Amino acid sequence: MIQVQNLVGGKFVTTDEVFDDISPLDNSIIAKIPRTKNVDDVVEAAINAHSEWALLSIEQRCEWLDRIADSLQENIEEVARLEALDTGKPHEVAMNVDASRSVNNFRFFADFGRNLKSETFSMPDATNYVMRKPIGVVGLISPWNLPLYLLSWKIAPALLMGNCVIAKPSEITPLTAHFLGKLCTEIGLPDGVLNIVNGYGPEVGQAIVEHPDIKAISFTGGTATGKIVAATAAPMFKKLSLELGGKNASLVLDDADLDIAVPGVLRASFLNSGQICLCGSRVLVNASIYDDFLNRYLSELKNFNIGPVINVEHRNKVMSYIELAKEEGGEILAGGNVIDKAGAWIEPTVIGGLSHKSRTATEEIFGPVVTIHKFETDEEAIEMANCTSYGLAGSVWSKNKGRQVAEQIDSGMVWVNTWLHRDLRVPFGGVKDSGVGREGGLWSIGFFSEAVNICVMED
Ligand code: TXE
Repeated sequence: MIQVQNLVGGKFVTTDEVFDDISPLDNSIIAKIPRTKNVDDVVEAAINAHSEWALLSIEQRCEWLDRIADSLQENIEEVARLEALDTGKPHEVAMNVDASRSVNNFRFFADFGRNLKSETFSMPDATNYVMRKPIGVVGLISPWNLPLYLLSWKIAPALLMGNCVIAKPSEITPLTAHFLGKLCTEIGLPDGVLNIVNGYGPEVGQAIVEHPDIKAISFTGGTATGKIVAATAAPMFKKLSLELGGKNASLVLDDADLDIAVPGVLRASFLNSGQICLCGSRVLVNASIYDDFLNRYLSELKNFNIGPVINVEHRNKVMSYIELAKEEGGEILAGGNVIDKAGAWIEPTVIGGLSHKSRTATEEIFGPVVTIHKFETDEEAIEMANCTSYGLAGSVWSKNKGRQVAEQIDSGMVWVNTWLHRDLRVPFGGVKDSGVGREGGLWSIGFFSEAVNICVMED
């Protein structure tokens, strides 16, 4: 049994009250988690550490990020093992998606920091120097689907820019954040620079968002929670980055190369059991190739290996959408059932025959459930892609028209003939109900710092 602890000012501590971390593979208890409700101590520890951390040069902080990356890399097997244990995902996904990207997040921002150019703007009689000052103490809140991947995506640029961090992993998947905390203390990261607190979102998460000395909040999670976070933080004028839900479309146009599109769309549909905010849960296919596409898609689905969903509660939510789809007139083309064993298993499910405006096709399900729809023209496909309240991501599969169609989709990111092909320099984030703000490369640098202009008059 793992005892998860909070990391506060370099010390591991717990709370009187703890709760269970349950395995989605078989419902066994795998860890005990502190139920933190108050963050005053941890904010004080972060404030105490801040002045020294902020005084380091950016090169020195880049060295720290590299040391964290080295340490994670040396322990990558353990990172993948813990992530697979906590989330139930197959080991190869935990290794190739979660663990390796967590290392890359630190490595990428170390390299990026070394190559940051200082900005100046010359006037005929003066020069403007742009300084990027640390914000101070920042709160980072992350979900359960890609636990360390998403948390390290925030921690690395926050530390790089000279902030001290209070990180809160999801209460459903705290193991890898705890492990990261251990590694950081082993390598001697100064006390209080990275703090980790555990507990329920409405308790410790809310306390972080409410605390007046935490000056910025970067949050990834559900849209409903994002609204609460925004309502709490906005009147305090905190900097706010919200990465929320999605209901992304994969558009398969009449000139798609099906040898690429079928496996690509399948991966976008079901990677991580469909529990990635970027997953393509609506598959839109041109009528002229629909039957061919569907036959190949359903046939390749039989060989696609997925794990359970995150827990039984979430499984029940996903199953309720499959029932709703039937009520809405949908036809189950594959799957549709709970897998009868301990844990939170659902068959990968494909549903046809629904209106693209149905609830099943427009609400975020966040599981291994995809609706498939037919369209006649590219204009119709674009209209269908844009008809939800979300606007996070999407993909277009086409030999000749991909970019042109991609530009008309109201989403923060669109891939053409690929999916989840990530360059960490590019802006990441959504429009509409999918969030506010962008992270990645210069956008993360901008979010985790205060840009200040010094205008010097020439003699
Ligand atoms: O998210 P929550 P959950 C979506 C998906 C999923 C739904 C709910 O639709 O079904 O969100 O998942 C913390 N103040 N996504 O319940 O509740 C919470 O402890 C501050 C999309 O996990 O939003 C956790 O650390 N924090 C998403 C984090 O917020 C609060 C990935 C996210 O939890 C809080 C996961 C509060 N009042 C789910 N309440 C994506 N876009 O990647 C909760 N939290």
